[in-house]
Amino acid sequence: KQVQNHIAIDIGASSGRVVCGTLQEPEGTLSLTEIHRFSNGFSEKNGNLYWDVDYLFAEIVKGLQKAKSKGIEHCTVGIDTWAVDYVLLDQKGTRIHEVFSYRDSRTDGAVQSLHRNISIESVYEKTGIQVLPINTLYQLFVHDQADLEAAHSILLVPDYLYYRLTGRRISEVTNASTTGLLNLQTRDYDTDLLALLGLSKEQFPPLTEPGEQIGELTDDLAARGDLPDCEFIAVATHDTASAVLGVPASSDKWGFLSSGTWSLIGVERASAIISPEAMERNYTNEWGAFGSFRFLKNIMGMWLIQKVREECGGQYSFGELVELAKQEIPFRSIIYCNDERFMNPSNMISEIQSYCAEVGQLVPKTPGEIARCVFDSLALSYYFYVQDLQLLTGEKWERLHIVGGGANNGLLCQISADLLEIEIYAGPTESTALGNVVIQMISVGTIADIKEAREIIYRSFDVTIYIPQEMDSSLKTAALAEFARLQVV
Ligand code: LFR
Repeated sequence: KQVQNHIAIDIGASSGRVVCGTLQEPEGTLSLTEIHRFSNGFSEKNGNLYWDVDYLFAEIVKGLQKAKSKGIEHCTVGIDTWAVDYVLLDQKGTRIHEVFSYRDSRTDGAVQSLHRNISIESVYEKTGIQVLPINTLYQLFVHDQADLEAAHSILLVPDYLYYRLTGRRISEVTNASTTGLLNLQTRDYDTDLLALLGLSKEQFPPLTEPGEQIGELTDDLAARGDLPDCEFIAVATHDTASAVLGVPASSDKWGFLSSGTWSLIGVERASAIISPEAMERNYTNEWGAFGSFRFLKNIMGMWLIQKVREECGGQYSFGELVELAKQEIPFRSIIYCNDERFMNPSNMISEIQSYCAEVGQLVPKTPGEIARCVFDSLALSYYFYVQDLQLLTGEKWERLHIVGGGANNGLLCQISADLLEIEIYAGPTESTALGNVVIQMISVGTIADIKEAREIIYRSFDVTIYIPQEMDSSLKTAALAEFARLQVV
């Protein structure tokens, strides 16, 4: 009998969820039921930042347990998380080192040191991946050599969680591409880059495509008796890859903004772009499911407001911060969001304030002013990168799809529509879990392909359309000029 319950385990930098997707017949709509939700974050130990992967594993097991107690006896399961961070395992499967967070400052200066050995041009030509210090390539470059030598396998976080659940070691391609170690031509790990890191190909498990079956629960987990009968399927384990699969797009000329802790803005394509211009402007070509690519830019994203909210003592919800921001005068203070100083400052509010003071702007003081500054600055970033993306791809977008939690931010969606002068389709917020679920459904044959999946998602979930409204043109010109000035400061 065909499996009907498809469980997505979707873990972002700030929270994780276990949800169950089912196809409702005869309407052909998709429903998503939340089974379990938990918080996530990294913490500091002796000056370094680490994720707690044992905690994540325990929360996943809790989620599966809850699924069984709700009557789910049999399901397929897929896992996605953020990218780039890795686990070193010995032959027995014991971790050799705790799992660093990509926000750890140990990679400061790593880009410069690595590229003394090999040029940025030749790496970009091989991999098509942007230069970001968080990439696994740079993280491994600064990792203790003895640990690397002792590592029997190197797994990214979702691959590791699959391993804990099934005992099988895989290297799922969408996430593997974010390591910066995959070669576009050979579609395999690049041997020169591995040699530079002192690693061998055998340390990485076989590359696995989304849709491939992985296996069942380990004997130990199955013996507990309180978990469903699970068939694990490799999904697009990079959360952004899943989020883009979950975009309810129907036309061809669309761009996406996956809006969560990061804002990932870009376009889905059949081939990579590794032109000198793309390299110079630092755009990336991350691998998607079914051989696609996401040509995109990483923007600091909701991380900025998450930190601000935390520093306000959790006194305001995200919705309240948006309401406060709405009452403020637009474009009074603007920051260049992608400045590295915002990567992990000890205090985000004072970092934003000192930035504004240094570049000669009004210093935002109240929570509303700070939130307004963040949202205005994000919208301006979207504007600039969309112009770049259209130029680099030679294609004009008809609309921008915003998915993820940020799709709920009506103010940000509207300012972005007004600046971009194109329609914004906002939602669904759970596109990552949806992208995870639909790959499972394609894998078991319930739905045919990603085109059908997107149609199903469009008819099953709310999408809010933001129509561009006319902006005061002198205000717009001044804001764009100010942002352009900051980009080069
Ligand atoms: C989003 C994301 C981005 C990646 C960043 C770090 O959650 O996966 O795509 O660049 O986190 O892994």
